[in-house]
Amino acid sequence: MERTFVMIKPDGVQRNLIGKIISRFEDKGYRIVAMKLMQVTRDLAERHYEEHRGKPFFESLIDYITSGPVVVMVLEGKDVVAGVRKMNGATNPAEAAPGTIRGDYALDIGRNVIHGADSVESAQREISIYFKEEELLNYEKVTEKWIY
Ligand code: 3AN
Repeated sequence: MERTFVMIKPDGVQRNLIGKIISRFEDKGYRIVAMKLMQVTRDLAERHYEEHRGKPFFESLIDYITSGPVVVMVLEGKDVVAGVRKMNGATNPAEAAPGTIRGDYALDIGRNVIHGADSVESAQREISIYFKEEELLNYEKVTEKWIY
């Protein structure tokens, strides 16, 4: 089963959106296989966003991601990488459709509430940055026989 990496960014935590966002993913049918509240260090943030190093928004992106606690999670499910990207909406909330997380809860690209990995490869890389193997749980949910 495919896995993705998701982060509720510091603005999402401060704005009391943790529960609402997790509910969307649970309602969709994705299984949470790991989750924690944590403070991202600058070193960790720079590793996560290394592809953006040198871009004009890099420093402000690192400041933003390290500005307060985040919730990181690993979700599992059929085509979960693309599914979560669709549920998150466009990177720029101004272009995110209503009904998406960014479309419903964000206005500014520098405060866009949520991150989801953009490919299966990125998901594996990001999961290994934020989680140890033993933090990823294997378990069954009885509801899944009604989802698949
Ligand atoms: P996504 O998170 O949708 O995959 P990326 O990977 O292109 O988007 O960008 C990572 C993060 O960098 C975004 N979530 C956003 O917070 C920030 N970002 C991207 N582009 C800009 C920009 N032009 N100005 C400010 N921040 C940006």
